[in-house]
Amino acid sequence: VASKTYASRVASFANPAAKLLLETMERKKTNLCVSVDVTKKADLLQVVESVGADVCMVKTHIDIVEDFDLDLTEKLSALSTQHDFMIFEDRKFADIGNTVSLQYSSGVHKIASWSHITNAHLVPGPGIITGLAEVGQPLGRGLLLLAEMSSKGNLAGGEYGQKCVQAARNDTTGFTCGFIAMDRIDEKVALQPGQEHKDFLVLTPGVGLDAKGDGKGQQYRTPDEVIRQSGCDVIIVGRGIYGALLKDGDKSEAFRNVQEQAARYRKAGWEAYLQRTQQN
Ligand code: UP6
Repeated sequence: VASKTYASRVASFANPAAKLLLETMERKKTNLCVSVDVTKKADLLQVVESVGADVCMVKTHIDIVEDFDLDLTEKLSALSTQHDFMIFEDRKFADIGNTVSLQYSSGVHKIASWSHITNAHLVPGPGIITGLAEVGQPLGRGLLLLAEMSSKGNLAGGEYGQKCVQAARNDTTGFTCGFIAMDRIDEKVALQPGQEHKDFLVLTPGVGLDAKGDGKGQQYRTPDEVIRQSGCDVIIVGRGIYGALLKDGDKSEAFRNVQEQAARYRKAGWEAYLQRTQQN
């Protein structure tokens, strides 16, 4: 899979969100997803405005926004159409099927109504996929399983990661369309008897060009390590891009810096992809 172009993989997915992501990456020539972990609605929207042209996807943690209202998600959706990027709510669902159905569809945030892709831990077992699919599948949404994590000492990976790959393969609805993982985990797990090969997306956080960690367990690798050396599909970058906003100082200068960093990570991610697929 790693040697194939994004465009050539569109046909191997049934899931509409996965198809749209691959098409968007190829059309915009970017495999960058910006993680916008800011706590004010206005900042969130302005970061998204600043990076919109450079990304295939914007990742949110909607529950950290202090002044959240549904106007925010309406504006986010409008920006997603205007700048041609997808929205990934990094909700990391982790409960039984019935509960996650409710958390995904309802509550204050109504995640399924605006987020193209979301993710879940497999700790509760495959019922979590069934519960989320019941809500998301009719809306054309997609699910990523957290097969591996970027943080030091995490308990995913190993046999747990392999079980995530098996659960994704066994999801015949096609709602599960990929993984949060640190490498091409889907290719490292042997097919079980009767299983057919399926393509999956691999989205990878823990990406930074200037730091190796954050002192709180996060571990950073470069876009080249993630895309070219590890064969992942999308780089997820947070503080490496919006970090200037966390410092005191002139806000408009900080937003200019956010835009510059997005362009820098976009270039690094795309060059690594071109090299991996031998297009340059
Ligand atoms: N994230 C990780 N590692 C994981 C899964 N998710 O860092 O294994 C998420 C974090 C954060 C973003 O919740 O939103 O990716 C990384 O942000 P950063 O680039 O600022 O470290």
